[in-house]
Amino acid sequence: MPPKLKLVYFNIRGRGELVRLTLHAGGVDFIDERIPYEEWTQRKNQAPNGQVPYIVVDGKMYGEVLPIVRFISKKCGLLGKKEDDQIYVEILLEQVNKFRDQLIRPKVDSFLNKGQKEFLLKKLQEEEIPKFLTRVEEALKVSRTGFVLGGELTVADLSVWDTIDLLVSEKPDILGLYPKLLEHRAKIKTLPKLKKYLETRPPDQEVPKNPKATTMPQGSPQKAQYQGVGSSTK
Ligand SMILES: N[C@@H](CCC(=O)N[C@@H](CS)C(=O)NCC(=O)O)C(=O)O
Repeated sequence: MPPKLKLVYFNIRGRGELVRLTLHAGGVDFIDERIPYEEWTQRKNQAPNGQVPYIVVDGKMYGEVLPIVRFISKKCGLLGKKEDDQIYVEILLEQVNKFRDQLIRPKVDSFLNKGQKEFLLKKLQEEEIPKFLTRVEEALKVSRTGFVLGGELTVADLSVWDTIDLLVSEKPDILGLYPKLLEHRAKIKTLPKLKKYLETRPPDQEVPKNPKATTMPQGSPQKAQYQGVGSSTK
């Protein structure tokens, strides 16, 4: 890993946090550049795909969270040792990412109307969140190592941890029925390479009151991809 890789993201956890966690867990010395929302309109056209997070390595810029964390994980041994483990790590990364998109969508997709948002939120609370938590709890029971796959820390643990962090930040007692997940949270928090960062990481910058001052952080709504709940999109 070349010295001083740079990560560019907003001053929030959001999608960039998994990259930060992977870099810390991998022991990579990196610059954690956090762009204030207010500066985003001026900075957007410098980003490789007009979005953050992206990394800069040897003067080259790379965007998209999943390829970035795979790249770092491969170099730092966080993809799993055995080939068999690696494919499961990749699968879990994709699945957690999709679940995270589902979690965020009712909050950021301005093309959804109130009824559609309510429908999606109810489905999340009643079906998707319990399904996700149960699956990870089961994986932890099967692995019996405290890590979700195999016997060592992989980026899959970081991805699960980070997304569950988002859930816990909104509902602190959400893991009450999931003892293995509670153990997993505690285990990751105290790993030597992550402990200090997790104890000192800054809180999220608040989104500016005037939404026109900046582009909203969690990605632009994608009307074309909308495949309806109800008929109206407004
Ligand atoms: N598919 C991209 C999505 C990145 C993304 O949605 N970035 C948001 C912040 S979380 C962003 O840059 N928003 C500002 C904009 O789109 O102008 C990834 O996974 O990295």
